[in-house]
Amino acid sequence: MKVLLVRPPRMKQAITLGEFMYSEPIGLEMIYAMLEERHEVEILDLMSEGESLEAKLSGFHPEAVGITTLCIDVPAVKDLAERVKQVNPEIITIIGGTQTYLNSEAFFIDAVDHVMKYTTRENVEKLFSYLENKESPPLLDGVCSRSNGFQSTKVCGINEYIHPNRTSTAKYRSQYSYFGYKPAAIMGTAQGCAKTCRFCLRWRIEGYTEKYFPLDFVKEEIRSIQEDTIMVFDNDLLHNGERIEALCDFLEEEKIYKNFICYASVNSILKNQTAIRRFKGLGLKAVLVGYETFKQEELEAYEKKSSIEDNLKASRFMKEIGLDVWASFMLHPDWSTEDFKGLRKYLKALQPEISTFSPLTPFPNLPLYGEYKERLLVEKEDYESWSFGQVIIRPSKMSLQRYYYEMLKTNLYVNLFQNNTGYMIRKFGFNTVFRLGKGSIKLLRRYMKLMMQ
Ligand code: B12
Ligand code: SF4
Repeated sequence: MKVLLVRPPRMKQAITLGEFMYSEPIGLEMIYAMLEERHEVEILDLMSEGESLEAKLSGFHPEAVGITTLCIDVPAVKDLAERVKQVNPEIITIIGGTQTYLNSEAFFIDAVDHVMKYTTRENVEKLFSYLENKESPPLLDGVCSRSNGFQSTKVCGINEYIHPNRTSTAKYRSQYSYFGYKPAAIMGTAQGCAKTCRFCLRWRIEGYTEKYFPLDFVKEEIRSIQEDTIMVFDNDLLHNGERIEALCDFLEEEKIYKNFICYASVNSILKNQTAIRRFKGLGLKAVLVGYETFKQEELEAYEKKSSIEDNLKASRFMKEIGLDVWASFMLHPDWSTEDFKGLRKYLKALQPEISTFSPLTPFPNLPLYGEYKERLLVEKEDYESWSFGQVIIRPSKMSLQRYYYEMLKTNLYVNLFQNNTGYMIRKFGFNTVFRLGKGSIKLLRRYMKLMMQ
């Protein structure tokens, strides 16, 4: 069969970090790897500038089109499926990705034939064996097919991580970036997270313990990556000291020199200082750390497994070893002007190289959603607003406009007075800062628009 795999375009109006992080569609690269032996497969990455969907359909003539959905792109994905059917109603449409896992029902529409509740090599190969024979599939594990009333057997499962085929995105790869690092690849070495923070979806998707991929599997993937920078998207790569040491042994033995970027929890940073110091010497460049807040009681309510003092200790350690911190904070809807001031003061003490601020976002699958239901400013189905950038819960201590003003002020304070721009220029050079600067201006305009509304 001829199969086209599509990633939807960037969200032009939503508040996203799309201007700063734009990584490879690794889920589609895995589907490519699952299908390539039996089928003729191509990837169309609409986040990259270039071809249009219609041009590709008329040039390639696929019999099936698979579309990936990440998060807030639900309307864009549905629109793509509808456009496929308008070109040719015979083309089979299949949707998979994080959002089908969390909210399959959103895609149960006429233009969609199959929705993956979760994806494994087994269920994809089974589905395609029926499609290839032009048969409607019976009920399959994790596959919701329109011909079965969008029912499936076994709805709980975990997306299977296999080696992606990165040659499938060869023509786009020079564009993939992670903040200042370009080109950059992404990969995983484990799934799950034992920290189980209350506001977090990730352990709910992948499980509440770390499930490590075999080390040989991880090594094979690192060896195969051409890019100088690898962003490892494990929920907490620095969780296990022994495993970090084993990774370091491997990098040393095989003389692999790459830049590594990863997510890490404060808890793990404090626990595994010796191993992290070694990893820093072998390429670890930056860690994305969720400090979340400057208030101890909020950390407790979020069920974070670290304290305000731990955050400071971890930041001192990372300064000492010269490891960059890209910190994220959650802005609570009950904050007053004084609280925003408190955050700015705390930032001065933590001194992360980059900071991002997200208003508390109670995704519909979280217990927080029920708690804040009465104060929600947007509908559940208004997907593009759930971007971690927009205020979702009505602030209680000030007007919405004032709240956006405080957010902007904090952003400007960080960028202008905490020397983030200076750090970026030193680290990545003018061209990169110019690219990121253009992104910041676009984002600023979207914030201003929201504030005016
Ligand atoms: C890397 C990443 C990105 C990359 C995108 C990479 C990509 N895959 O295209 C970038 C930087 C662009 C990105 C952007 C955003 N992201 Co993001 N991202 C991630 C991250 C860290 C990993 C996702 C990933 O690639 N996983 C691995 C792959 C293999 O999994 P997968 O895509 O689900 O694919 C599997 C299956 O689903 C299946 N599959 C996928 N597609 C298809 C298609 C078909 C046809 C089939 C059959 C199967 C199939 O195949 C794979 C088999 O294992 C996750 C966190 C996490 N650890 O999950 C957050 C995450 C998905 N992002 C999140 C968010 C919020 C965003 C942004 C809104 C952030 C922002 N404000 O800008 C934007 C939204 C962009 C959008 N258009 O919607 C949230 C989503 C929350 C939610 N409710 O959905 C997550 C869960 C992180 C979090 N904070 O909790 N992100
Ligand atoms: S440490 Fe990070 S990934 Fe793990 S539960 Fe907390 S917020 Fe989620």
